[in-house]
Amino acid sequence: RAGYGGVTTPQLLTTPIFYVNAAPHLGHVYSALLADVQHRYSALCGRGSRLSTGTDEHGIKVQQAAAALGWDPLDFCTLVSQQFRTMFDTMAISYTDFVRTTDSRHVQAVCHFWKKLEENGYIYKGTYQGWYCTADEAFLSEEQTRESTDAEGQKVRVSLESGHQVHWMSEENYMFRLSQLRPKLLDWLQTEPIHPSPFLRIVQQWLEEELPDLSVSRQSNRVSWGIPVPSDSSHTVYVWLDALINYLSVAGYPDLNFAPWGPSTHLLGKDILRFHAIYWPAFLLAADLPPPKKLLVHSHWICNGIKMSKSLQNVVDPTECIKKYTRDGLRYFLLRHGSPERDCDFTHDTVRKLLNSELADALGGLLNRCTAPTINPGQCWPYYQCKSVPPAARNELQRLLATFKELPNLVDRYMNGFKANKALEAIDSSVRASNAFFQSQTPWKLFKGGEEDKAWAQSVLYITLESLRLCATLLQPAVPGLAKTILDRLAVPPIYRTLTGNHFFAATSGEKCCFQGQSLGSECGLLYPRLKADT
Ligand code: ME8
Repeated sequence: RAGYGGVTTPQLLTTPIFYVNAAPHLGHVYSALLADVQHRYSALCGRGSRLSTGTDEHGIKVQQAAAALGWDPLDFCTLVSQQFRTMFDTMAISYTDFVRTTDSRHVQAVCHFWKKLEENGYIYKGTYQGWYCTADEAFLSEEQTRESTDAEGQKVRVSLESGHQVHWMSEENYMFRLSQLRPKLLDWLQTEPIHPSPFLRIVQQWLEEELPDLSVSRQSNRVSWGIPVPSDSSHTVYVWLDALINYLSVAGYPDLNFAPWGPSTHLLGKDILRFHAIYWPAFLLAADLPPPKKLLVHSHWICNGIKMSKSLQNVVDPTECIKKYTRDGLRYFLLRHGSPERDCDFTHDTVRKLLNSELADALGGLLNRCTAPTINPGQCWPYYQCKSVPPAARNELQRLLATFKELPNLVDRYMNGFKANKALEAIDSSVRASNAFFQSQTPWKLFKGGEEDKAWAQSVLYITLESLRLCATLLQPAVPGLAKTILDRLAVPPIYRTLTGNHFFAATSGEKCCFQGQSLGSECGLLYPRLKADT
């Protein structure tokens, strides 16, 4: 077990747990995918990590969605939770744990945590009066709301941040002494745990003001679908307190002797920043537990300027996208075009253009160049001969080798900085550099020349195959299927598909390269067929 018997605790990386009030959409897939690519990259570098995901199943939204269908809430949750699991399996999300908030281990964790907060004096009974946004399951101050008109022209109040309608609420609740934790939260922010930095600044601004105490229960006659407050079943635990504790229940809480809490990294969308950057560390600190190590925050996919969301009915269906673009096509697009720092519009035209340019033409072209039987009739890794480099090609070769020498470091910096989009951009540039080198050296002509030309043509082919091996190795976290196709075609043995102790371009510096003279794998056809305009 983690942290037990001298075994290093694997890093715990989490996705948000997803509301089951409707089926998964592209935004959810993006959240899970960003976590997946980080998790797969850690494995590629030889670092163990755990990736947990799951479903958030309690609360009024789910209660209402089940009631609207006349379903038993748990049956409804089981059905939709399974849809998320299936979607994540289809998208090759490599989660190691899946939490449901209706799991008994989770319910036990919530009850234990609640008692701890009570014991530590952080819970008291009070009256909550204010605005409540059911769509966001959030309590809002007057300043966080504004007037608006609904579809029928009625005057309503909505949340400033999400635009969802809010209702006035006044009831006796259990309150959490959030106000007392502001100094400790400010200390935690000093460790700069929130990335990218614009989100850290937002939280710093929020904390410039006093924090009001937070209502952490709802009366059971209003919200019955949830976990009863341990000492008072006339109240239900607030769904966000319940949901956030999933990160602890997956780590084995309350049995933390076996799985110590942390260092944990939570990945989340910017709409749920307040819950993760204020409430969650405050809850942990109040329960004598360390706050999260890192929060990785991402922006949204939008449609015509509006956030894609099920309540706005403007969602893109991932299943349709997989049919059109394949799983790896969709993964590549979301990771390459999406950016944690800014919202991105999803249009089929953009997807088609990007995938045609980068997967079909550039990457597929590079594979074809060095493996097509016309250029590589022996279907093998040729020998690299250092002496064969013609003087006119030396500078270009040096530049190319420098690009590829730097590429793993660049990708590492981007991945550690939560910038998978930049990492993919760097790989794409290197693919293009390798294609350009191949084109300018014209090996297909050199093969028809004398011995020296032929030797250089072999070396050009070797360099192209080796650059493709490095790109495919680095692409594994983003597009595991396509990367495998390439590495299989190049017949790269498993130990040479990782980044640990792998000597890329060894032969060009006179070292032994174990692939030289080896046969390629069997033909794989087109790597990524070009998409037509109407797809
Ligand atoms: O908030 N673009 O669940 P959720 C990108 N249950 N990401 C999006 C998106 C979009 N258009 N729409 C949603 C919840 N997401 C809570 C979490 S965690 C203890 C509890 C992302 O199903 C969103 O930002 O509404 C969030 O990260 C995730 O999907 C889950 O959203």
